[in-house]
Amino acid sequence: GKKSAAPKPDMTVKQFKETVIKHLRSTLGTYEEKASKQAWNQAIAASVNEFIFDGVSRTRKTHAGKDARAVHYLSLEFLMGRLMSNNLQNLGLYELADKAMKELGFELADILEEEPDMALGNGGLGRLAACFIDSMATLALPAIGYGIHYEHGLFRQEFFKGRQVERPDQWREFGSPWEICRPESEQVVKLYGYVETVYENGGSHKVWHPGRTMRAIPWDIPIVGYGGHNVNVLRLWESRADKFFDWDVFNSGGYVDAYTESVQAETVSKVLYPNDETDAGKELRLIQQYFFSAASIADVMRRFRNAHGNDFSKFTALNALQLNDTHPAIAIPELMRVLVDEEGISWAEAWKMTRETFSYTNHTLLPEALEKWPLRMIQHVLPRHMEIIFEINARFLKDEVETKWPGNDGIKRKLSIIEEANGQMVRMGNLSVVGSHAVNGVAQIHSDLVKKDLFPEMNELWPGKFLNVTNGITPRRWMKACNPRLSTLIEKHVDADWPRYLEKLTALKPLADDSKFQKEYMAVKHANKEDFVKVIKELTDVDVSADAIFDVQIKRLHEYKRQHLNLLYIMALYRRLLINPDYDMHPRVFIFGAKAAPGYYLAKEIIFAINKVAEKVNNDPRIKDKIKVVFLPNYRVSLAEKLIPAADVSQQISLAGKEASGTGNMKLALNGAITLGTLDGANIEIAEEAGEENVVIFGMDVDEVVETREQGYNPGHYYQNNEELKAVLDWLDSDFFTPGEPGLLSAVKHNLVDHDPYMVLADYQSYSDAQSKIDALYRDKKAWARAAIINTASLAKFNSDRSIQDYADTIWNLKPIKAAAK
Ligand code: 26V
Repeated sequence: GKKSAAPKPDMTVKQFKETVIKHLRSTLGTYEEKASKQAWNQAIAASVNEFIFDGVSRTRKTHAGKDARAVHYLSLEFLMGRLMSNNLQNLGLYELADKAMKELGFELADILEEEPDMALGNGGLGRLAACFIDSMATLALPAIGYGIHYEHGLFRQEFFKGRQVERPDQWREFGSPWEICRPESEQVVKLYGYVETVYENGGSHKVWHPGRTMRAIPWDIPIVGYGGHNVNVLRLWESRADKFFDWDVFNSGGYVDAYTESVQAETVSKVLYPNDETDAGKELRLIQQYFFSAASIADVMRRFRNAHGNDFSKFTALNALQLNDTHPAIAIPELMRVLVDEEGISWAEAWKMTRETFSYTNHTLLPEALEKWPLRMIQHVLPRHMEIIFEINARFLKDEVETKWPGNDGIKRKLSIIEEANGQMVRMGNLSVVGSHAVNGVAQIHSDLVKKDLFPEMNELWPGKFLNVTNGITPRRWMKACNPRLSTLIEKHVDADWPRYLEKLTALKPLADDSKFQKEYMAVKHANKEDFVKVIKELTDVDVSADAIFDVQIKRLHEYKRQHLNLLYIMALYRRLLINPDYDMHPRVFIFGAKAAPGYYLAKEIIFAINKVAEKVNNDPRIKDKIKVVFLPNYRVSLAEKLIPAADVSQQISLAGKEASGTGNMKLALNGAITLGTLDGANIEIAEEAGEENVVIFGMDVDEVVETREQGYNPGHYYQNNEELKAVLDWLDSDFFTPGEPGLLSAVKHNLVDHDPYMVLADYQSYSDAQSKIDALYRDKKAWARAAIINTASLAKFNSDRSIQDYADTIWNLKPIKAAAK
């Protein structure tokens, strides 16, 4: 049966056209002859919203009537990208809209380009949150995402003479049709001030007198589940000045001074911090974390009190709170504060409730990314929370650590939430583990390392608390919507509900050896590449051929991800061609997409080096277009959606043990790119699912990395003993790629030869050999097609619906509630 999970909405093309035109006139205030593409885009969005708002209401009513247990997903980042195409797909309206717009004289795809990306995230962690809320809605789980309504998302990247320049992101410049402001649900958030101990009736309690208050205004973004039954919401908080705060200043002639206060309050939700992996310890960032955590907890409490008054016996049965990394960890002492100080619940009871409610996902082992806040800063900004953290810590050390390891101060020092070295610091990871009933990593190897290396004693203390939930991606966005050609081909052979049940793609496995299907599959890839050739031309002015291998590395720029390993190999290939113009290789296009944190010096030097090498290679007639290198500016979700369907090779080349999971690896493999990767993160599980013969693995594994480091890693050894490696590194010191300016690329060389913290040189030869395997495999057309098809057919495990089902079963104990039909 070719049953479809998406209901066909009871609307005709003609009716859809009429609705769009109605909105063009009455919502946008324009008309057909005059309307810009942007106005058409907004009119379509308004039409789609007629379905969506109905879904929001149906879902809410269903939950309200049921006293439903719900999960609250707390994340500082939701990297949503564009919403229109996904909403149309999930509502089953895409084809209808496509036809309607054709009849009106437009290509829907063109109009979709008018929508700015919602770039409210940095990279993997933020995009994961976006895939997860799609899956929560699709699985009909009562769930709400909480985050910040940043005025400016991640910076727009431009290149100036090969160097990254950051420009402000303006996603809401003209308003977003997808958000609904809910002023009636505003919350007040307190900051600063002091704590008073009030003694009465023989006991005492604490009163926090804040030095400042501000308002948190919620904006709701509807999240449409696939099939359109349930529509959940993503609630993003915007900061505003407290209405009455400086009334006195205002009235006494301080009209302008009063605005200074409001500017400060409104700064809180102004801009997304663009660093991933390094923690700068800035007060504004701490305030962002507290601001949205406190507003979200207050929202949960309001909803609970509306249903149950001050009877908290059902609180843990009805609420799960998930921490997306430690960024919202301050929500733990915040819930304690509300339960103890505001609700008058005993510490012991409140702590039990808190621990049963929270769970924490770890996304990185990199020491520089593990959040620590100066104790003085927390004391200043959140005096009551600092007291609560001290109390949590004292009880933890006395009741749990001392009981398990009596008299062992070394272990106490290690497990303490307070770090006593170099000025006291609050360890948010320790706080999160202590305050949660479950802690998970994001791929099997990563979860093993969280237990073994990051929190070994915590794991001994609470066996069973540490779990694995391997990441996933939504196949709706990352196949059905972004790769219509492959989706159409797939649908000729498998049930139409494959975007919901991705394991149905296993039906493609027998076709992997069918030469007709191989040709069709590779024709789809070629057509996608032809489309992307135009994108490359538009963005970089470089001409590339769709017959070349499209070799893709797309991810944040970081040393541990080793974009410079890729660069060294490109230089080596180039050198081989200069030495021997007949060097035998299939033409290749190396495609990069990456933003560097604005303050990350070496990452920016690597971008510069790639751009300079690209300039030289792309314009050298001697190599006859065998190699092209393009660094696409402003890599983002909407660009990924165009590139991933066109990729042949997926570079996943992090040093083993450093990439927690990766999710781009899943998107690329699902779309038929062959993984060239290390045994790191989810690469290992991709190799297990697709079969080791259908991926190309290279480099040291985690054990070998540890061994190499223990023996005293010496990068100079590899530099001295590998002729090709030495030659390309020395090249970076010359002025070959920067004519007249020798030394401009030296920082990259010297970092590698003298330090090489991520062992690029140790893995170089193995990587180069693996690249040769890729070349040979590609030239065996049938073998390549077979491997690509098997990848597409084998990736069901990486459906984010599976990840979310795992969370629901093992951590949240959450059951679906399907919203009632109209
Ligand atoms: C850390 C910081 C530090 C303070 C400043 C702002 C900021 C923003 C983000 C981060 C966390 C970065 C951690 C992260 O993104 N990890 C990635 O998570 C993905 C989803 O689980 C996973 O696939 C990637 O392997 C992992 O690097």
